[in-house]
Amino acid sequence: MSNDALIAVKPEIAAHALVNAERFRAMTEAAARDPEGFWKQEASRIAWITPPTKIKNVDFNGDVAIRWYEDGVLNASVSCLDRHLATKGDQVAILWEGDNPNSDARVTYKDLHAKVCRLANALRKLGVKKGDRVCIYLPMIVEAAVAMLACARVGAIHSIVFGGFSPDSLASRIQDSACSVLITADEGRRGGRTVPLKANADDALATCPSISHVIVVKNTGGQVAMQAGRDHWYEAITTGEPAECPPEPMGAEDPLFILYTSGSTGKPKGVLHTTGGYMVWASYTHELVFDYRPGEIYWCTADVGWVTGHTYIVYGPLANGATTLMFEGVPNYPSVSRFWEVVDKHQVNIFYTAPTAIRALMRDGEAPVKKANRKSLRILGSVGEPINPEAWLWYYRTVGDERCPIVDTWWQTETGGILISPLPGAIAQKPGSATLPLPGVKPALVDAEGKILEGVAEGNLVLLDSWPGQMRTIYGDHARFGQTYFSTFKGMYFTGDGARRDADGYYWITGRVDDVINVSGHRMGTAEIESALVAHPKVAEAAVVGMPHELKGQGIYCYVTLKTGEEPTEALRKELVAWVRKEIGPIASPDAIQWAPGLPKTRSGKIMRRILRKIAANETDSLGDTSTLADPAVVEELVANRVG
Ligand code: 6R9
Repeated sequence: MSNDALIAVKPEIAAHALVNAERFRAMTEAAARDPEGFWKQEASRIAWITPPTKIKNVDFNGDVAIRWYEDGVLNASVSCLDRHLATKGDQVAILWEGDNPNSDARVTYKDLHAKVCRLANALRKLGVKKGDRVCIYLPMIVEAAVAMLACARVGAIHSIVFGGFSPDSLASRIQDSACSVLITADEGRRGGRTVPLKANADDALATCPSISHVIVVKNTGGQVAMQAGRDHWYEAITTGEPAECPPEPMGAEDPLFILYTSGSTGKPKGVLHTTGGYMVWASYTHELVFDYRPGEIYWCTADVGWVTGHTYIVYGPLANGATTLMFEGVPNYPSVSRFWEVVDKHQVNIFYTAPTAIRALMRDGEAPVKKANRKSLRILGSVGEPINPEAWLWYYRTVGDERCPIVDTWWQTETGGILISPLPGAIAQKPGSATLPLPGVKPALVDAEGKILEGVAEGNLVLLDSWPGQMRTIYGDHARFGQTYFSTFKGMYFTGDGARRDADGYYWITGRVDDVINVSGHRMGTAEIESALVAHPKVAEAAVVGMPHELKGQGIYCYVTLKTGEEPTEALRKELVAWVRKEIGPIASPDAIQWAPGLPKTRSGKIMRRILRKIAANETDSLGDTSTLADPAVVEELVANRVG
């Protein structure tokens, strides 16, 4: 796809868009000229108990301090609920679609407010107070959003753990932030199968002494063990609670949530977001990027266990008074038409999904899409990984009938919300490019030394200045925060991504430049998978790299060195795959395991991952410089016995 393959903004879209090209320019200029004034103005999109007078207080150097709206006081749940009650009380806030196509539910703003208040009151009765950490391990049911907002209501910091994570992964996240309450369900449902959440939680809690109460939603009705004194049925502790609950006044910089994400080293990091700036960012980006209009049905297919679910299923849409569709199921159950059937059933206007889902659905051709009407669709979004031009064009032509602009939204758990994306009424699209930064966002490309590259260039993607939705710290480890994000290039936030910029100033994200791999849009640290592998009694050493994968974007390729005397059998290979699934969760299942009698190392003992990536990608004729290898024979052996 050439850089010039511009798909212009259609005049009929520009004519009605919230932001057209002219307004985009004006906003970008205003944000550059007077950032404080611009962000002060945008703060008024959410509800404040005390509006802020101090807008920005940021230092990317030294200990790194990021503060926005620091003297403002608010409660996030009020922005999402209370302030809509007078005008939108009977409007559907959450439109829930079950895994089973015959089950759905409509929760109005009034209903949602009452549910949140009941749970918030119950949490207070269990002793939960401002600043306490509450872990949420729930499937995609309405109670997941209720739990988030109930935590926000009482000032507790929620930490959601994706339902696909293993007991060990759940336990380490609970331990890291010393959560006192866990909210879970008997079981989840996905694609016609059940997920044993409560049983997993019980396993995890054996090593989590900080948890004093567990709240269990009866979802499937499956049999679960309940521990007297510790475990409470959700229904039992919320029924009878008042449908009103005074919101805890929170400073703008008081934490709203922690969300664990994988990095290139060590254990997952607890990314911490605070209240004021995050809420402004969630509302600002949801409205601008999706050109959201009152009354529209908006559907983001993510899981609330990921940041996309936080910002674009719950906080952004609800802050903007939207109807947000929450889907319990998967794209291919009961059939590969499911997404489009749901679009027609609920007359979805805005649809936001991941490239991995699009690539999977592409394989089944046009027919499953075309049999649905899809006329309600107006905007299509993509998130999670670079979208290849072929998938982009299929999405545009087959799903959107060339009517719907595509917003390819680049952002990260750390950024809180979208930073680079076309605005549908303002910016011409190029398939595969996330295009331009939103007004107020200052990306740059730097070389390995941190020198800023101008014009057409390729390099490391950094942000030169802060935006209100930026993460504030790594929970419990501010030094690691500075080290991870602000030490590679001094005074700049380093994203870990590489990108190039074309002659139109458009950004093309090329993927991670660190040891993080992106599997179906889920971030995995190669170090995490390696430590799971070496925890197996028969494994001596392991190196994990990403490999190109047609559907997942990247697959997980593992080089495993066994302990002396252990036999590399097919049974052991299967055992290791199952082991990693058990240690981390099914999303970390290795796609390939190659037995490696030795790993390519430098003379100082560093594993040369560059070479391992090349072998995994089957690019063995371009291994690059191998002169620093301690033992070149190791590479020949690996090339000869490549898997797949
Ligand atoms: C929101 C989310 C972040 C990483 C990020 C980048 C990749 C996300 C992208 C994209 C290209 C896009 N990524 N969106 N790459 N184009 N539109 O996915 O957060 O799970 O933290 O992942 O995902 O590599 O650095 P998170």
